[in-house]
Amino acid sequence: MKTQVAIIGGGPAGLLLSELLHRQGVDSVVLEARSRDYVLARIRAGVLEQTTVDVLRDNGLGERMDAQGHPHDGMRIVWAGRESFFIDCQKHLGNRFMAYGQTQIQEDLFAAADRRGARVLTEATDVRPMDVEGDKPHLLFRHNGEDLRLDCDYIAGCDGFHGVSRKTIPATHLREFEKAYPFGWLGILSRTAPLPDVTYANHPRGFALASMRSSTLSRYYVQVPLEDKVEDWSDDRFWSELTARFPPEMASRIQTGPSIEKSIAPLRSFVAEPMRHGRLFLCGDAAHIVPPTGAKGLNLAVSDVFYLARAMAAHYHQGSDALIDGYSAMALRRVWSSVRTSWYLTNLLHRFPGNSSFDQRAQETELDYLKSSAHAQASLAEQYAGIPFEAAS
Ligand code: RFL
Ligand code: PHB
Repeated sequence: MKTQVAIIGGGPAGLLLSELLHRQGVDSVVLEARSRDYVLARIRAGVLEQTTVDVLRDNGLGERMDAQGHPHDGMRIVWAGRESFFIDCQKHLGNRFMAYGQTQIQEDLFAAADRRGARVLTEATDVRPMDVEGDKPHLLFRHNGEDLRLDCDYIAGCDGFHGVSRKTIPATHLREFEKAYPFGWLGILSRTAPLPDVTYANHPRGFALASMRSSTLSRYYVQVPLEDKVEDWSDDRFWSELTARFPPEMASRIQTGPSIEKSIAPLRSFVAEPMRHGRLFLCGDAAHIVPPTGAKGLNLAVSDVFYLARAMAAHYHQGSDALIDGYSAMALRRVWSSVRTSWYLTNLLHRFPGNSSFDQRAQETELDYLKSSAHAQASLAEQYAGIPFEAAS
C-alpha cells in the first residue's frame, strides 16, 4: 500500500487529521489498533473551545454538534461556604464553548470517513514505524492475519499516550516533562438534566465537577484517591459524595439517576519535545497529556492536527516546507499555554493530600482574589478559552 501521509491511531486526532488532509487534497491511510466499536465506546472529553468548534464547522463536521451540543459562555467556580462566580469568556473575549461529547465527534468522524470511502484500517496490530529518519518512511503492521507494508512520505503519530510513535524516537532526541498528581477523577454519565453551567467545586471533601453532554445527558466527576477502584463506588455512594461537595442550593438542583458509564482516570501533565523526528510527527495525546481540569486535551489534539494539515497542504501544493519545519515549535506554544492553564486550575481546585494549613490558606486567598477581581477573571477567561491559532506566516 502507498499513501502520502500514514496516520497511526484512529482517535479524534488521527481521524480528524485524515479528514482535514482529504479536504486539502492530501491522501492518507489510518491504522487503528482497536475495533471501531471499542473506539466508539470510549467516554472522554466534552467541552470544546471556540477554535475546535470552528475547525469542525469549517470542515463539514458541525451539523450534529450544532443540533445536539450545548453552547455556553464559560465556567462557574464554587467553593465551600462561599457564593459561586462565573468566568465569562463570551464577555471578555467574545468566545463561546460547546458541550458535545468526544464519543459523538468520533462517530461523526467515522461517518465522514465512510462517506468519502476513506482508508481507515481498524484492528491493525503490531504497527512499526520504519526509516523515519530516512527518505523511505513506511509502516509495517498486521491486518486480517496478513503482514503488510504501507509506504508514505510522512508518518503522523496520533496513537495516544500509550502508542508506539513517541517510543520510536530515540531518547537522545526527546525531552520529556512530567508531573503526576496524587489523585484521580471518578466520572459518571447519566441520563438526567444537567446544571445550567459547567461548574467546578473546591470542597474540604475534595474537588467535584458538574458538566453536560446535552440537555438530557449529564457528566459529573469527583476527586478520588489514586487507590480507589470503580467497584468501590456504587451509584448511591457517588451521588451522595457529589452532592456533599456542592453548596446545598446547587446540590438540591442536581438530578440523580442510574449511571450509564463510570470510570476512574489518573491526573497527569506530560509534554514530549520536539513533536517531530525526521518524517514522524506527533499529534495529540501521543505528545502531551493534561489533567482534565480545564478540558484542554481534545482541544489540543485538534490544534495539533490543524497545524499539521496546514503544513502538509503547503508542502504538497506550494512546495514550501516552512510550516512543516515550524510545526513542532508552533504546536508546542499552544500546548504549553494549555498545560500551564490545566496545571493552574488543578492546583486551584483540588484538595492535595498532605497540604499544610499555609497551602490551604494560599489556595483560598487565590480563590477570593479571583472572585473579587474583574482583572483576574478576565485573565482566567483568556487562559480557559485557549489561545487563538497562529497565522500561517
Ligand atoms: P486517543 O483518543 O487516545 O486516541 C489514540 C488512538 O490510537 C490508538 N492506538 C494505536 N493505533 C495503532 N497502533 C498503535 N500502536 C496504537 N496505540 C494506540 C488507540 O486505540 C486510540 O484509538 O488520542 P488523541 O486522538 O490524541 O485524542 C486525545 C483525547 O482523547 C484526549 O486528550 C481527551 O479525551 C482528554 N480529555 C478532555 N479533553 C478535552 O479537550 N475536553 C474535555 O472535556 C476532556 N475531558 C479527557 C476528559 C480525558 C479523560 N480521560 C479518560 C483521560 C475527561 C476524561 C475523564
Ligand atoms: C466533561 O464534560 O467531561 C469535562 C468538562 C470539563 C472538564 C473536564 C471534563 O474540565
